[in-house]
Amino acid sequence: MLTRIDHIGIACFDLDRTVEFYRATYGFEVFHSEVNEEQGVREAMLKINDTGDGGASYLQLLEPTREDSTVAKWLAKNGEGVHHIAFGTADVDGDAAAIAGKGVRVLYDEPRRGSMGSRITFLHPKDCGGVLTELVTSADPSAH
Ligand code: MC0
Repeated sequence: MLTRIDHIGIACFDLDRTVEFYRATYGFEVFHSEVNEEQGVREAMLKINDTGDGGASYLQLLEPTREDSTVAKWLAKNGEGVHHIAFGTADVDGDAAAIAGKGVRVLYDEPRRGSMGSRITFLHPKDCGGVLTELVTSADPSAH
């Protein structure tokens, strides 16, 4: 069951500049940052609020680390902006299988590593009304 908006992914050319915009404009601070080489991104997670399932909602600011990454490709075509939304679940495997059964393409056979040790998969944007959609199970077992 999907129980929260885990994060909204925002693609940018310059992570440090974008982090500073969110800090100066809204007062949001970086909760966590990391490089995910598999995904080809450097990212900053800005925690917005805790959620009723024990988890939290974040803004995820994404800067590509290489030209062949999905985010670099998307930025070249669209410029900066909202890249994807992510729903949180206690069971990414079960929810991905259930959603696949409804005819939506799930992009990974097995969930991969996401931010903060989470397990993630993606749904094809062409099957989701043009919205790249991610499913996330947090590494924190209390977050559900
Ligand atoms: C591509 N398309 C999108 C889109 N990316 N539509 C909406 N939102 C997006 N973000 C559209 C394109 O405009 C194109 O439509 C069509 O999908 C095919 O895209 P493509 O660029 O030609 O290339 P593909 O097919 O090679 O790749 C698209 C695909 C890929 C969605 C399969 O981007 C992918 O695997 N994404 C999942 C991984 C990802 O995005 N990782 C970065 C975040 P037209 O109409 O022009 O044909 S990593 C992350 O978020 C992690 C760290 C985390 O949360 O913890």
